[in-house]
Amino acid sequence: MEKKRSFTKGEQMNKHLVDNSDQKLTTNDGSPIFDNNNTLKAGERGPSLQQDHIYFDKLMHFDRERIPERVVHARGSGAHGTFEMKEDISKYTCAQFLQKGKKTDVFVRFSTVAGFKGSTDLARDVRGFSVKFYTEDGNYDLVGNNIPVFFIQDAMNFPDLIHAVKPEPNNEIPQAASAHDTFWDFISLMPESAHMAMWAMSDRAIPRSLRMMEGFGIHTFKLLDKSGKSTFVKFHWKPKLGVHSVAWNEAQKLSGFNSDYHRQDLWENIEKGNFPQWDLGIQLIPEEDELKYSFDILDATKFIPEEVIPVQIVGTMTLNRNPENFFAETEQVAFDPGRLVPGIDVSNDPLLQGRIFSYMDTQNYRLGGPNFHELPINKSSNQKHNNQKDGFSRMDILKGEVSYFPNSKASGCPYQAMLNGTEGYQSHKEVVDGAKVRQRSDSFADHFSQARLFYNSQSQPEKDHIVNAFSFELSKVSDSKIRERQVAILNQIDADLATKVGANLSITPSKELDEMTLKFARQNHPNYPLDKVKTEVDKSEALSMKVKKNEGTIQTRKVAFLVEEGVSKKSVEDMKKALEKEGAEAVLIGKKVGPLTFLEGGTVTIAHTYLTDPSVLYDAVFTPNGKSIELLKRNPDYFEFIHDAYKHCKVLAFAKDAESLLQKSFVEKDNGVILEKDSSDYSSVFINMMKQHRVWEREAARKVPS
Ligand code: HDE
Repeated sequence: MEKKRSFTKGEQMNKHLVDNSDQKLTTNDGSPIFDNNNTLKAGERGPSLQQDHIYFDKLMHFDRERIPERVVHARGSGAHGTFEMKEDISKYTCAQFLQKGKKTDVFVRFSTVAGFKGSTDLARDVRGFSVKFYTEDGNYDLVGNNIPVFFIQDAMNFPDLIHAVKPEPNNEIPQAASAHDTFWDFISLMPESAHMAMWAMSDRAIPRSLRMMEGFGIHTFKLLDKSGKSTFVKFHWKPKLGVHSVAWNEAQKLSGFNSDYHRQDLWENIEKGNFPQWDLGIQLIPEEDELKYSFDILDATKFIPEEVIPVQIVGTMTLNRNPENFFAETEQVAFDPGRLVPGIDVSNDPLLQGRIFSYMDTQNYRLGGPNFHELPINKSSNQKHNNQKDGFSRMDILKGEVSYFPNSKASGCPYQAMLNGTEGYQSHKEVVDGAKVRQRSDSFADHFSQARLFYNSQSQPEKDHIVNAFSFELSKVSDSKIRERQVAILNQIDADLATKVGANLSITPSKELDEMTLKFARQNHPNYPLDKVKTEVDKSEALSMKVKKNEGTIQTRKVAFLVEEGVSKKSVEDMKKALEKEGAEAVLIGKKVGPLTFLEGGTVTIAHTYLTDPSVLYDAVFTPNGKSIELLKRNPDYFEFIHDAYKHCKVLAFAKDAESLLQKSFVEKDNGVILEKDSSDYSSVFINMMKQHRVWEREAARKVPS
């Protein structure tokens, strides 16, 4: 029987859209409302009446508008899109949506982990990267993060990890931040978290944009071919715009100036048609190689270096449509790693196994019962057919008298696939044989080798940022024992790292792990520490975010043009044209909104000012020629703007007349300060430097903290 999708997801959802334009105001039951301003009273000045069903209808709904926020990943932003499979991997999987040429609708939700729903986008935190594929065989959810490893190895520790990182229970401080005692207390007692802590303290945890993050399925999953043969797989999302971060000082300022920075960036770029794209990559591990590596592929605190198993790019995802309604879509979307389709199965990773229960359970609670999969955003694009019925807020109307199986009264329908000679979901027929134990495998006992590999693979500025991040976080810890314990862990990873962090905390790193750390580690591995492991590689290029020479793009980057009355139109237009050719955007920033007159005559409307748009909202800065320069000289906001950009290692370009402004600033000439007088084609020099993302050397040379 040929399987056909009756709707694309978009068409299916459109059936639920409500458009209020040209419509009469009604109650929830459709009764027209005569007056929406006044409650029903006994006389103009009299008491309100018990029979005001219109007021009750309105307030009863309002009183129930909030649902529980997600216990983790509460703060999120979503978008619709399409996934297109470009390569043939039918040898490994029979998953329909992974067949070459298939296009599948997706909904993606990005999130931070620790903060509440209204918290800042710019927290130092892991980012969630969840993708719901509406496949012809039902929904497949790839619920991943922007970091390829996790803090813990077994699901049993998850509530403890989250309780430790969330605001402390007595005073609910701090919000969306890991820089506090309970988090580092937990981490310093759990050496298995050392590797992930390195990633969380790296610039990966402060992305420039959701569009510029990698995504990882983290766990090892299984692909299954038609015959049931299994191949282990790791999933990767690689952003076409590259992987980029902001500076920590910038992140802190962004949290104040625009705590919706990532959400707005995603929304605006989709509206502008700058559709973000990611390539889907896979690393395949033949079943027989399961035990071949220095790490256990079932251990979620480990990744597989790309030098050991290359990432094969197999498809591309494009996000091209914003949700119509945040609550109905982004809030109500229910992800679950247990939503699997034929051709994909889970491995025995104990973290993944534990997730299979938790997501379904939490959705039942959060979305008020077992019918959440009937909400438009969660509904599979193939119609579900089964005998499940009733429950709160049931929307499907099941026809007929039969809701059981087997039956004869409905000719056995809905029938099991096998009865019709076709295949439904098949689990991998793995042979399992073992005693029931609560125990951790010793193959999970190496906690520092990959943390070291990660550190060794970072560029110098990235290493410096990791030192700064640990120093910042641990300085905020009040208990000196916790600080010492964590520095002792860092010393197991890299002596230089521990010494530098220790120096900022007045701690001489201990050579040995703290007694308490050892005590907890020995609960899982009685002979801990076990022999040191030799990793397959000492360095992995893919772990660094450094832009390679002659690579990088400035597409969708925002460049601030600092202008005043009398700015040269030609100077503005020439640079704007050069930037737009490369896909970047020029934004004019003035002293006030409204018209501004060019040197050559004519006006332009200024929509952004120093009041609303600080430097942290932009990727680079340009000061054009014109009479405007004299006015800028007397404008302290101008200098604050370029100083901040300079401090955050951004590229600054100055047209000829504007160079005189440099004398009044602390900006010193370096590779990222581009002057018109130095090059006949200074816009190209500006663009090429911007492609490098930041001038990180500036930090070392100028001692500007970023
Ligand atoms: Fe989650 N996680 N998680 N998690 N997780 C949730 O489900 C959980 C883990 C991740 O955009 C919750 O719907 C357990 C790893 C993302 O809606 C909850 C364990 C990874 C999202 C839950 C983990 C993730 C969640 C809370 C340890 C990366 C946001 C609300 C076994 C691979 C999904 C919800 C969205 C959300 C449980 C560990 C990613 C409570 C028990 C590892 C991206 O079910």
